[in-house]
Amino acid sequence: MKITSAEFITAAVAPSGYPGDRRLEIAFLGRSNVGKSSLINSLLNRRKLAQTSRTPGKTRTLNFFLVNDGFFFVDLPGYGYARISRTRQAEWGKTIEVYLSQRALLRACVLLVDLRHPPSPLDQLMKSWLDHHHCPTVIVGTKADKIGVAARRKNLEILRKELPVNHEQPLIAFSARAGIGKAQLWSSLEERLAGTAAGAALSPRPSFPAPPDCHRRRER
Ligand SMILES: Nc1nc2c(ncn2[C@@H]2O[C@H](COP(=O)(O)OP(=O)(O)OP(=O)(O)O)[C@@H](O)[C@H]2O)c(=O)[nH]1
Ligand SMILES: [Mg+2]
Repeated sequence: MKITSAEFITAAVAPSGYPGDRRLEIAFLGRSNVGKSSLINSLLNRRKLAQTSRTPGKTRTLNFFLVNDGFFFVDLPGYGYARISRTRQAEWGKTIEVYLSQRALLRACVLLVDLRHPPSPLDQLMKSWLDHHHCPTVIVGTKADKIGVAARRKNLEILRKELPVNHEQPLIAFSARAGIGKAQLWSSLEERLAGTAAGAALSPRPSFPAPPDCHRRRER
């Protein structure tokens, strides 16, 4: 997709803070530090639009970015970051649950998993929740530049089996650093925005109940 404009619009923790217009949204979720903000910057050809950090837990609010004046990217706080208080984890968990369960404008969920490792129990839990509620999901294996081509292929198959990923769900190796997978991911997202993807939810998507309690448990 040709990016003509990309701007940060607002940060929110509750529905009262979400943008009030009716544009469709694509949400990016995954454990803390997996590369959500970096992926958003890469897709939008911007270096620092979404804030990134080596320290997990950088993104603490739902951050809405308006793309081409047509739709929103929503950068979600990462789950499974153990080094914060339980109260704070519960707050972030609630923020994500409420957004995912209530937002009818949500057209795709991009679930990011680190391609170097097998999926964690929290990744599997999040994936099963998205499936259970028929959220159109794209799976991205991040930091692909850190492993070789053969390992990428092998680890994608591990993700396919262990998350697991079904045949309607794109599974893409990605690197924000090297630009790997960018065109493939954009084309999946465009299909979902246009409603032409196999298994894409019909508009308006019904709201669905809260996801598992995955923010209150410790990651491995
Ligand atoms: N080598 C490599 N490093 C990456 C890539 N994507 C992200 N990183 C690094 O991983 C770290 C975390 O990236 P972020 O994009 O901030 O991760 P996040 O998922 O937004 O993290 P939270 O906001 O804490 O949930 C940073 O040090 C990035 O530079 C990638 O494709 N390749
Ligand atoms: Mg982030």
